[in-house]
Amino acid sequence: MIQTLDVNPDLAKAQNAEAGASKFCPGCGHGMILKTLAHTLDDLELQEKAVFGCDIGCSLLSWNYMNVDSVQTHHGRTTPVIYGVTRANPGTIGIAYMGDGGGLAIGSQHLVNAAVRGENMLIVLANNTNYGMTGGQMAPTTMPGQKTETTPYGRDCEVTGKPAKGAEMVASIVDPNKAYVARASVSNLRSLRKTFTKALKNVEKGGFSFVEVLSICPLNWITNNEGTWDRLKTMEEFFDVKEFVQREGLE
Ligand SMILES: Cc1ncc(C[n+]2csc(CCOP(=O)(O)OP(=O)(O)O)c2C)c(N)n1
Ligand code: SF4
Repeated sequence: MIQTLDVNPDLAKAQNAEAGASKFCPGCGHGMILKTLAHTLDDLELQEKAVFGCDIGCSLLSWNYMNVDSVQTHHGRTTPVIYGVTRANPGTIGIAYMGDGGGLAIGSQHLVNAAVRGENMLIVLANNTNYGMTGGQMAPTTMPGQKTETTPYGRDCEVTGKPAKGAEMVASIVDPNKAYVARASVSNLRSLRKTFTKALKNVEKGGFSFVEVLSICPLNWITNNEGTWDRLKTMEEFFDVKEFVQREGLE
């Protein structure tokens, strides 16, 4: 028999206590990212002002995860839906949540335009180096040599081109006086909370924030605990975990 706790003492106010057990696979990174985001919203008392949008992909499993106004969008369209909401309702803290496929493949033009225009919102992109929901196909972020369902011999960059580096791309096109751009990892949730804090403070000041989070997908990676964390380490060597753009005055 599976036993569940009635009360989770670590539940954030910005998490939906009535959502029941998480819909993510055991060990998935999405839950870690979202819980950290919810705690940061609590820290900054932004729950009432926030509007959360999730993409298609495993991020959609968070449609009722947050205890904030939420909307679930079409694949790749979370960014324009959320900046539409914030444009129509100034003062709203718009948060668009997506996978690397949603942000860097089908929704890449929206990401580019939102970044260039400096839309007032936070984009959180969970990079698990594959298309999680559809069974682990190669994504723009799949690393050289990485095996996926569609690269069974490992990604060959001669054939597929190089992996996309989202944070670097966004950093190169934003206005640094109004932006915050960083890459974090689920290996350090305290640091992720600090990153989200700066990103949300920048949104409160009217700016554009982009946080890419290196995430884990043990189901499609077909990894045990050790293999999962080894893969994450490899990702942290390939994708720099750091702040790329930080407007003045953010703490
Ligand atoms: C317009 C459209 N094209 C393709 C799909 C199929 N599809 C659903 S989820 C997905 C990829 C999800 O991968 P990612 O965005 O990286 O998120 P993850 O599941 O890894 O969190 C695709 C291609 C779709 N639902 N809609
Ligand atoms: S398939 Fe991967 S990304 Fe999707 S819920 Fe499972 S572990 Fe998470």
